[in-house]
Amino acid sequence: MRIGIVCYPTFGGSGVLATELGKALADEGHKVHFITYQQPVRLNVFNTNIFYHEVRVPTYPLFDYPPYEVALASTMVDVIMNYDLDLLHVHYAIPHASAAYMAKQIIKNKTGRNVPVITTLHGTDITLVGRDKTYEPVVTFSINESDAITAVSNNLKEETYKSFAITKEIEVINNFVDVSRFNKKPIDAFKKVIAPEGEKILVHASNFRKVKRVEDVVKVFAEVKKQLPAKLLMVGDGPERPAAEDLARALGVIDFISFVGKQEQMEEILAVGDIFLLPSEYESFGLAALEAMAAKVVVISTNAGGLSEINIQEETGFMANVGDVAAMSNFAITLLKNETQLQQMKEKAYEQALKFDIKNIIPKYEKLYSRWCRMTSCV
Ligand code: GMT
Repeated sequence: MRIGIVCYPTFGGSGVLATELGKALADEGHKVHFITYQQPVRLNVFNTNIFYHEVRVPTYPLFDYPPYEVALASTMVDVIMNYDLDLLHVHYAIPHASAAYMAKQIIKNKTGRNVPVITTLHGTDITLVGRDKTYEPVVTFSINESDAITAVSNNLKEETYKSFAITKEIEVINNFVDVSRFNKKPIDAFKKVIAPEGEKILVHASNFRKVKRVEDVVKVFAEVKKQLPAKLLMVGDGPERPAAEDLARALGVIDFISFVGKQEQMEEILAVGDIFLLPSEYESFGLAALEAMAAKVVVISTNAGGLSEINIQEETGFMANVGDVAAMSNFAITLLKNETQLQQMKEKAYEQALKFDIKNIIPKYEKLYSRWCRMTSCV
């Protein structure tokens, strides 16, 4: 099939997932066309089945806000026509689903062809941004106009029905991880630099937005540090990073934390980790936690959103209510002091990640594509 994938090209989970999906589809022999404003960060392979089309948004003195959605829809039309795409799969509703609707109408008008549009809902497009009344009518309309809608967890599906007047069936296709990529042996030299005295290593990775509650990560670490030798790796960057760094200074733990910024080789970082902290206010799924589990890292998270669909309480990790720093700290301390239990939970986390292995999930998307292609006679 010839598939168009539209996503955010950044380090965010929706862009990561969409890129990994495209790469896997290309490996299966499909022609995959990424349509984004920048080369997606995880699009770091050469594959003759992968094409990248940059959306250019020309500026003009009149435009305080250059019309990205119009440029995106026009690029979609161009790519669909010139590369004879069978379908468009857009990730994150805003503004991708409405731009896809526009592109679909233009193609129909020009050629009479009905190009299927599949929209995958990821998280804040539903639970935060999309609900805002500035966007809500367009989001509701464009989700309903999509030919197929998928959500990355049951929780997100329920949240979507609660917040929007959706008239169509939403299919849950969980996020996935390439377990073979994340199940890596730690690089000794790297581990020695981070934890020269054999300290336990805690990891957090996110885009440091408010929803991630990165200050709770620092608070949990400060409690752990009082009880045992430990280091914390803070991966990623974003608006809450300065506050997290200030708090680390105030709590006297800054020298034990490395704020390493945005990193592409997550598998190498996770390979040296013992515990992954994800104290988010909300996660539709928590792809970062799943990647940690695939690297045999125990996840201590909140029980918000869809996290309980991947993390199993006191089996693969631990979950607490949002903001319950004490519970998360206590669990981390107890676990890190008990090597046997730590190793057992690491294995359980890995076993759980296998259920979400890329090999189990890609066929679900292919089945969905085939269904829509048959309906519109594209194959
Ligand atoms: O919705 C967002 O905050 C952005 C999005 C992203 O691009 O990072 O994250 C969401 O999608 C991921 C991939 O499906 C999920 O693993 C994250 O849990 C989800 N984030 C939230 O729900 C906060």
